[in-house]
Amino acid sequence: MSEFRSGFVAIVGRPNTGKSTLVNALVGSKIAITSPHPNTTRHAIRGIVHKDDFQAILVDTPGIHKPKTLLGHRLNAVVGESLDSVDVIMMCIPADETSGAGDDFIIAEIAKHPRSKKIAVITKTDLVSKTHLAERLMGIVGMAKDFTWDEIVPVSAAIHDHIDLLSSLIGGLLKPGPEFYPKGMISDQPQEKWICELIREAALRDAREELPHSITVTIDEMSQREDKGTRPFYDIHATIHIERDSQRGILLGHQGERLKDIGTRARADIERILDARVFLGLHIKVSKEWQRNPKLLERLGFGES
Ligand SMILES: Nc1nc2c(ncn2[C@@H]2O[C@H](COP(=O)(O)OP(=O)(O)OP(=O)(O)O)[C@@H](O)[C@H]2O)c(=O)[nH]1
Ligand SMILES: [Mg+2]
Repeated sequence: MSEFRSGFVAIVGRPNTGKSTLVNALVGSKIAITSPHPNTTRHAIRGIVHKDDFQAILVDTPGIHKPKTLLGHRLNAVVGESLDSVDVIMMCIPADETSGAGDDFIIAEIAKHPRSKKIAVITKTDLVSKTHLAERLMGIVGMAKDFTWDEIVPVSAAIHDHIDLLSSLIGGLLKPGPEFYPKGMISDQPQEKWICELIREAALRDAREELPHSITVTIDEMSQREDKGTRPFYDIHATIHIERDSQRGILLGHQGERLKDIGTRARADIERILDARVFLGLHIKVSKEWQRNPKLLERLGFGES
């Protein structure tokens, strides 16, 4: 039998290109939230793929774009740090869009890491015809400057097409190494962070315009009730931070209906992952311009690392 292989794989790309959806598909379980809004992912999240002959630690990163706020700068920095120490860089390029300055910028960034293997993943192939895909493929071959792609793989996470192929190609690019994480551990995300993310995902659903970018979530209190039931019972109080007073009404909805929906949806997700009953209290707080305020960014978990 060949030697066990392992290593770190960074997933990069423009916002909204399907990185987190792909990570979830490769891990085989939801470990990162996804949404149709750009810049859903804000922290580097590790998802672990366990196979008989290899372990791949996938690092899902925030979409790279031209930063407009301090938060934007911090997100790009997260990606830069993630690229420094990985064995494989996987760039997601959507089949249904064209590539321009955004992709060129990312390609120039990854070219600065000559030691890492590079995979171009063409995502969302279910959205285009075979002919279109073939043309896109040729274009992507030519996009690599100062390096050649080690692999180019078209996938659709939505219909699970070529996901297993991609997984084995990743395994093939890793070097002999140990199991870094125990079997069964699929993410390094602390439980509280994951709960905040599930609340944010629920709040992002159906959100429009500027709201998605303005939302961040913190847990104020989480405790387990000392009741004798068969399933544990948690009380969780969380705050949804927004940037402006005018956003409060949007989040609340008519007679608070929208916030209630967010709570119901998030609670169901949290109960599933904790395998427990949950009381979820959601509060709204205006943290003025938190994305531009270094002190608030720090407090909300986006400090300089
Ligand atoms: N049709 C189709 N849609 C997809 C596929 N993969 C992802 N999507 C959709 O694309 C949108 C963005 O997906 P995400 O996985 O959140 O994208 P991301 O690259 O992680 O985005 P950021 O974290 O914002 O950078 C979501 O609405 C997904 O449902 C796919 O294979 N096919
Ligand atoms: Mg993402």
